[in-house]
Amino acid sequence: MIVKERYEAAKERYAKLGVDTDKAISELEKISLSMHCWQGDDVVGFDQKGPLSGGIQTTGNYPYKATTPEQLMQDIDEVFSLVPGKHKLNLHACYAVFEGDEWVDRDKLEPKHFKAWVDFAKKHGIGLDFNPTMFSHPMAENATLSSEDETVRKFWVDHCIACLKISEYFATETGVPCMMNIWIPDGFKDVIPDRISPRKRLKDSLDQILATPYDKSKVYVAVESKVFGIGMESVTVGSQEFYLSYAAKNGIMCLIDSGHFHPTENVADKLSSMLLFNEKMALHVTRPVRWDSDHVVIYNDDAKEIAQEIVKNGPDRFFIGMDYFDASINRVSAWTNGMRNFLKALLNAELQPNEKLCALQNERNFTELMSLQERIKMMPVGDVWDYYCEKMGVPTEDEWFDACKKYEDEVLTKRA
Ligand code: RNT
Ligand code: ZN
Repeated sequence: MIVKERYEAAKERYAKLGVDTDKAISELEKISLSMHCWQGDDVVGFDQKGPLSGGIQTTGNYPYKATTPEQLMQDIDEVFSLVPGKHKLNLHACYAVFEGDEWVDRDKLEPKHFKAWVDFAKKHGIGLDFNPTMFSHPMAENATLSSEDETVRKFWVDHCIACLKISEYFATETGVPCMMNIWIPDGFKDVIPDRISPRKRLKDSLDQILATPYDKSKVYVAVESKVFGIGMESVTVGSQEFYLSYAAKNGIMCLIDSGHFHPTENVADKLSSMLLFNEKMALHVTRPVRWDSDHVVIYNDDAKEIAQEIVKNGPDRFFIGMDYFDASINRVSAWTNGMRNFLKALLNAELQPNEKLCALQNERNFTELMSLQERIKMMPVGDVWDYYCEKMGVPTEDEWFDACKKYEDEVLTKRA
């Protein structure tokens, strides 16, 4: 059966549930994800040659990793051709593109060091998001914004201020607001006697950064919390309570990374609480496997539940960033899978008969609610998805991997 016929049959079945599939796909088309540039090169970047540090790790050594800005952009082009919809690109400061022999340290970065990315964004007609890079750097060996060494702390405060200016430049040039997310790896491997002083210094650093004037209609600042990192098992300075409170008090966002909680916590459940007190929210969608492992996002219940909260509460209230990095498989496929899978989760959310489900909840008719919820799981969401892909001019589920494989054969294998 051709895609269109499968879609028409699915449309009829969804209509019986009171769901309009045409509306679902037109809503999905409006949602943009912010694709992280760092899946393409295992979070290395272009401004330094050292290993990845900061309590995060990529494992695996699949060949053909992008090692130049040109290669990374080429791979991103490929991913964009395999993912339906118009998205954003999320950059880290370590992806600065220097001309010739020029190099500046992170506290001295300027908008011009990201012009190549702005040109790239303009070519695609997309917006950019940004992140200060406070890891994989000699100044980040012990701590960054919470450091007891004032020289170190100032270096990173200056880096974040530089990043604010670059974020503003991104927004001005692309015409799309830029989300700037601050994440630091600072923490302690073992039990420490003084937990408050590092947090006090982090608070002071953030105050200094936010005291810099920036256009709040163009740049949305977020702070990303975490429960632990490798080598930082006992204390994370930027904990959930710290950033939730800091963000609330200072009118910025607390970014929720789905890998940054205890494994049995339901991350989706946090969103409705936070949305009552915040107009906008920022997310990092990733997949923790036993720990913050940043596996590629798959179409699982965690992803579906997060997607449902986004759709029910209004996708325009969210900055939806991706944050996974797998070096053990073809990176273009990893990127594409994660993006497509989260879009599937969003489509699935758009296809829920929410009014009916909520009415059953209000009536406390949990008997019928369970049966309906389970019935919905057997609906032909894949037929709607393939139709959406075809409509958006990208390969369907049966086709995309072949395109990705072709890219590996024709482009990636030619890389030294
Ligand atoms: C680390 C955070 C952070 C990073 C990126 C590279 O645990 O999730 O967001 O993954 O900044
Ligand atoms: Zn993250």
